[in-house]
Amino acid sequence: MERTLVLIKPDAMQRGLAGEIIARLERRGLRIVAMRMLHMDEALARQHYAAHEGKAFFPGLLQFITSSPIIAAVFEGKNAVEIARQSMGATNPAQAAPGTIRGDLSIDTGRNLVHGSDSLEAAEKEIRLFFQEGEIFSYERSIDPWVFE
Ligand code: IDP
Ligand code: MG
Repeated sequence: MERTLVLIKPDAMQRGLAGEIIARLERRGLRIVAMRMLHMDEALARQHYAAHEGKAFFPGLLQFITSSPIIAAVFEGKNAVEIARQSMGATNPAQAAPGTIRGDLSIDTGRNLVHGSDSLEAAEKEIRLFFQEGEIFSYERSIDPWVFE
């Protein structure tokens, strides 16, 4: 079982696509184990996107991701990291396959709606930036959703 960090970026929030994106990941078979709406500050954005520091798009990326509230979520499931990335599609929406979130709903790399961790190591690091371990739910002891006893 893997966990991955998903961010519903400002463009998706402003376009009213949060539900659509969450629904697609849920329907794929990933389960929400943590979720929060927040406004990222520059310090958090710099940590989250540290790997991109120095790149030409970095200042614009920081400015955009901190421009309005987002939803941060942890999704859990078998191969969650790869599954979420595949459902999101390529970074550049022009190369993202139809059927993916980015391929169906966006046209610009800088406005590609959603973030997903790109490896298990990145996922662990990124999840810790947004959530404490105690805020991550476990379905292990949940009651059977289909049977009333
Ligand atoms: P990813 O989100 O698919 O993992 P990364 O390469 O990690 O893609 O880049 C992080 C984010 O930075 C992208 O989702 C996109 O919003 C932005 N970004 C990446 N490359 C460019 C670019 O060339 N121009 C504008 N924004 C970019
Ligand atoms: Mg990335």
